Amino acid sequence: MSNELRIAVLGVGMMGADHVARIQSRIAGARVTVINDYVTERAEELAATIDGCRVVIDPIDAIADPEVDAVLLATPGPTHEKQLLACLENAKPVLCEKPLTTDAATSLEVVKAEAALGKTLIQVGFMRRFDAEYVELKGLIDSGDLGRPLVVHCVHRNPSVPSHFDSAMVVKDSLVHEVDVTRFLLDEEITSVQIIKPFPSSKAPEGLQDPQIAVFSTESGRHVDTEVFVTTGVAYEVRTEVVAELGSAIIGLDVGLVRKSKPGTWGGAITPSFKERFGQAYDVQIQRWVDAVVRGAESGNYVDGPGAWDGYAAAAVCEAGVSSLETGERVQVAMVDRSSI
Ligand code: ISE
Repeated sequence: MSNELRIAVLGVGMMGADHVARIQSRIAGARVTVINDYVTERAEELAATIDGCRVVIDPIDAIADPEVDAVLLATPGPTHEKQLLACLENAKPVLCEKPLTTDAATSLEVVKAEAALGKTLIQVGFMRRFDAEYVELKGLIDSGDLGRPLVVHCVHRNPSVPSHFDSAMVVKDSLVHEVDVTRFLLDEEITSVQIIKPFPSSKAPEGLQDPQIAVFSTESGRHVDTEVFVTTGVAYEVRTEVVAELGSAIIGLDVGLVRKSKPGTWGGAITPSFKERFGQAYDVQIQRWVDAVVRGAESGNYVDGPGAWDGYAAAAVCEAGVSSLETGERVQVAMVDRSSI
């Protein structure tokens, strides 16, 4: 490995391009040496702005490239399985944007392939675990000061989503963050999911079930509910409230600067998208991943954050969610026992 970690970024759409900019400007000890995208011109344009960076047209060649120490996958979900397996074959540490893969069966194959290597190479980009407010809430729960958590209420609102977003994507692309937050905060698996379909917003595209209310039960019988509403037309709003035996705690109230001025109005600003709301979390996530990869050669653990198992668990819960979306019934989550891997 050279002095700086040499990263290949695969997929430079909105998220991947944002990660390239962050690595080049705010992350210490790393640089982008290879870019790949299925739109080659987009990759060429970005690579031209970075010293010592080139485009590799085939994603598997980009992963295997000798000038690449680690890989950041921001490619579409359906391509992840093949690309993750290539990272494992080449022993390249990888930070994979969610989803790990698009279904539980292939996610489990990835978990098993990594386990067979005896090295921890895969980190999944559930960035909320690195957000200061979520870290504080987790610390409060773990301190025991709130008592035992009983119920979690979540709100996940987006002003808009791309035109290809369908009702299942609301579960797999948006609600998936609440799946991970639940597992992170409560330290246990989700055992069942029910999706309730309220009257859809007239502003949602035809056929899109929006909003949706998701209800999770956990192993110990805790209740988690989430309102996911992805076409509010307002701003990006993510709130989590934990109700426990000795009190409750809430994050995501958007209480930055509050201005009072003419003509007698009162208020502040709400972030327009997840790029701003979780910008600091993405920075911390990537810096800690880079540091973990650099340390990894000694320990065999190249990850500091959620791993392949967390990606598999999320895929299994979302699969149950999509099935509940179709039937309206509560659906049990089918997961293998972790000790069997
Ligand atoms: C997007 O892919 C994200 O990951 C955002 O965090 C989420 O809020 C949004 O709904 C997803 O589409």
